[in-house]
Amino acid sequence: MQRRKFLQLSSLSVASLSIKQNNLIPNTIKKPIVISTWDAGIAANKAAWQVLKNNGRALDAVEQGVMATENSINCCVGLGANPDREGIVTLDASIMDENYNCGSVAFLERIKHPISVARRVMEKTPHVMLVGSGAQQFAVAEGFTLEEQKLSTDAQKAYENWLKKSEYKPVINIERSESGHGPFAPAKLESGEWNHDTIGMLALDNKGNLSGSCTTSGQGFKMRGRVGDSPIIGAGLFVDNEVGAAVATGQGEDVIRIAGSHTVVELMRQGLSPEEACKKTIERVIKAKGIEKCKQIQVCFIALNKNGQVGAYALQKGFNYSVCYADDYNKLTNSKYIL
Ligand code: SD4
Repeated sequence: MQRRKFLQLSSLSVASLSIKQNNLIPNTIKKPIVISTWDAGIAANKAAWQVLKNNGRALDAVEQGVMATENSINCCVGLGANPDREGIVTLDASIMDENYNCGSVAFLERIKHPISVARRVMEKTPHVMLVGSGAQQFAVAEGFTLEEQKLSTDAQKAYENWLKKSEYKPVINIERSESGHGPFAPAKLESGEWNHDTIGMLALDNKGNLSGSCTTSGQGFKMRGRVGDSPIIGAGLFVDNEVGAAVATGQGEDVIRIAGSHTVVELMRQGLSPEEACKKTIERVIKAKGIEKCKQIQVCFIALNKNGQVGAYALQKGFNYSVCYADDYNKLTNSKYIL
């Protein structure tokens, strides 16, 4: 009796030890490392890597990384991106550090770096989220420049094109390899519309601390005032420094419904790898929405755990993500998908 009990106990502790070794306490931790969504992530990772390789903080890396994307007027996020259906660009962003500190802005106009305003909300106010004119007022008071309200040439063209039908239909943001543009099609569709409008980034620094950021113009030609998942902590972004971090892209409403990024992190806490956790969370999106309706949308997650393991999963084909952990390693990978 005693012996059987001893054997049961010791096999239990061996099992839990091996879970720990697989998922929580590996022999080698890959750090620093940065991962970000889509092909714009390559340039963003480069900026983040400059911070990480010089022993910088993950929080600074994820801010500076996505600022590079916000900076490029010819890209899918920031002021150069697609406007809402009234022709006005409105931006959402969020950031989270290793101590559950977080900040976000939503429905923000005429500010070039919403990610930095989100960081100021986190660091300089007792709040997590500021929106609309209040967020803009705060940004200006913090010294951010109010930019001219003017669409980029590409966005103007895309908007005029959209106005012809004014259809309220989400575009499935897929890097359309089948469109003949090679393995990774440009982010812009032939109509001039951007194929996706968000960059999410996660980093683990040399000290072993995690942080994450997300910035977006939201869905192109959205209803005025619409806010997606990206500035919602727990939906578009979540970081738990004990476990890991996750960020989402795709149809924001369906990410919010299942508290997507938080779900990914909690699944990693239960011992799942980043990829398994992203996959299970996509399965939950399908469960919540039904498979038929899911065919009309795209949802994608990337995740990074405390050991520097990365993973991703998407609902549909066409999602890719960029991983960088050395001067000469910054690569785009096609995500696995369910449908
Ligand atoms: C949103 N999740 O506003 C964002 C859109 C997105 O690539 O990720 N586009 O719903």
